[in-house]
Amino acid sequence: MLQRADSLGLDTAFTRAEQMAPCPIGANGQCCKVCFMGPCRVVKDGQTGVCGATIETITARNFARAVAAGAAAHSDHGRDMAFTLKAVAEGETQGYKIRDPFKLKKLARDLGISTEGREVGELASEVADVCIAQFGQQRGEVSMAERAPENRKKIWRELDIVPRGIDREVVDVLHRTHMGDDQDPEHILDQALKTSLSDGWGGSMIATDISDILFGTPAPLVSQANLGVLKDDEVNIVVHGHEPTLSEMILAAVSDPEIIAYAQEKGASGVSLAGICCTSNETLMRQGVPSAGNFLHQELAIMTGAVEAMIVDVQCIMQALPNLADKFHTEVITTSPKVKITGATHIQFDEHRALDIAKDIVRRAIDNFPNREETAIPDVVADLVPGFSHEYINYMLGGSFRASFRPLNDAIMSGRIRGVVADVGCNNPRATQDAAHNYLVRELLKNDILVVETGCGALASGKLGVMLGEAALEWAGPGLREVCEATGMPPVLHLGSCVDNTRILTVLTQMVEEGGLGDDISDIPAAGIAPEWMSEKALSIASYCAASGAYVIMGITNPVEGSELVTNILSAGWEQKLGGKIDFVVEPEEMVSQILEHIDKKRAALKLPEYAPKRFGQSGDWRMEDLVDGPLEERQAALYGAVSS
Ligand code: NFS
Repeated sequence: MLQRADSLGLDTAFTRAEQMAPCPIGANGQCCKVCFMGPCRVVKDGQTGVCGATIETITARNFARAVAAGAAAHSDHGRDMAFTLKAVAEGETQGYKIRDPFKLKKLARDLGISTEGREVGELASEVADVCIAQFGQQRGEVSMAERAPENRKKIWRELDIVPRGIDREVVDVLHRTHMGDDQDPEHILDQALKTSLSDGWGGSMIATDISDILFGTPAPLVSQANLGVLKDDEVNIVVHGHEPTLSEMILAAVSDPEIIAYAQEKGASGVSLAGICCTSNETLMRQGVPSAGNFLHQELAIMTGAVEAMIVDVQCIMQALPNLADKFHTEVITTSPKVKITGATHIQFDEHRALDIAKDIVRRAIDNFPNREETAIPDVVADLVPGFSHEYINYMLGGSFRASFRPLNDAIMSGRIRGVVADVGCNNPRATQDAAHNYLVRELLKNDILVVETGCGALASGKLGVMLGEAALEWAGPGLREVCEATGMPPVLHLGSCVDNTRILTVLTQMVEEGGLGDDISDIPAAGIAPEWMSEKALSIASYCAASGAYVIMGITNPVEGSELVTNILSAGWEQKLGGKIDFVVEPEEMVSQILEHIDKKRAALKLPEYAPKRFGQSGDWRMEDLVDGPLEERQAALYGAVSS
């Protein structure tokens, strides 16, 4: 596709990244723009801004502001979901219903709402009210923080970082980083932690729970990923952005026989829906809508010449789209009251007329089909099995009569699974797309690490073909492979969109509660990586994961590089007080060795047996293959010879 862009003389994020070197002062967090005596670029030893602000204060402030912006974006998505739930409960919407009343009841109980003898609609209405109130709450603690392990809550309370209300913490960061306020870097970063927790254990968690309630809690299904999901003979509609609200209705519209007949009238054989970014993850997880790819595929999809409409809502939408779409017949349609883009068509979405609006948009796309010229859809596509909600993981491991995390904990305790790593986050054109995600996933699997994924990282693995049960046979180490064989699960689990990183928090909490892996999330042999991150949301996620006790590695760049002190606060400083930390590591090889070292350290602290892969792999298909392909040791040596234990 990049060659095609070259031959057509088109720009992409890849070429623009080449032409635009990142500003080194900004990249390292050394540029202070919070007042207009500056901007001050603090680059020399001992230099300060006009007000006297030190490099430590400036980098900490920049970091905290990025966390607040990321938390705001995620949480606002959660707020919109809560308002949709309210509207559905009041019978004001068109086309929506409550698909998971069990999850609604569970959420109600967690929020302290009585469920006894109550109708679904009435309950949903009260749940929505309580969720909406979380945003404006001024005192106390956000309710969902209560879900964390007891020891974790103790740490948060001692540090006074339990969020009071979701909006309140974001405003607090903006206030305290205003000119002339908080100037102690550690104190500023404590508030960054509190704000990030209002995302992870607040806004994002509300988004995940309510999306499941409204659109169904995901369970595995088969789908496909990569640009090859676009169809040469059908009207292609690509949904891009983050919220499932509109995309679910578009899906309903494209399945309508009238709409299909209308497409046929226009010469297409049908209407095909595909996703990009986290809207894709939402519809992929629940409905199996194929994914056209992750963040850096948004321009490439248009360049196929086969997309009639790209419908976007919020977040991660490049401003370059309408200009690029102009070169083809594609219509870019913005739909959120928060997002208008010059050159795009704006059709504002409204839940009250959701299905009608969705049908109008789909008809527009169909009308555009006859304008299609030459197409170039790459013949690249991979099968995948997404849909691993924490509820499903629980069920998958134990079956319906003994659903439990026990088998997962046991597998880690025995050393079959060495540890668990979440590979998440974006693509960034400063690095080869997906290269770091793919490298890390393969190395981790070889080392018997169970990988869980969300966001664009998950879509990278979908395209790679490792989200299939049989991928364990090819890529997993002997112990992990045994577990995958026993359960049928893929060695890389797709847990959803970026707001669904909260599912990972829930899984970790349930692992703690199950017993045998310590008393807190920080005891579990686990880590998180965002090797190709680019968004402020990624910094919020990294911070709430660290605050929850996880070891987090971020690739690409260190946004606080300008200050050694601040870099150390995020790493050793946070580790000391939270048991979790953020390290910025550029080289994927180094990420792997740091993760394995961390996981083995946690195993040793729990007095678990040392990782020894050769103890496993004697079961299941390995034995069958002995008969066919020769002795196990030889095959293991060929496959894992280079793997250190
Ligand atoms: Ni996450 Fe999802 Fe992707 Fe990055 Fe953007 S889509 S919310 S921010 S680029 S992973």
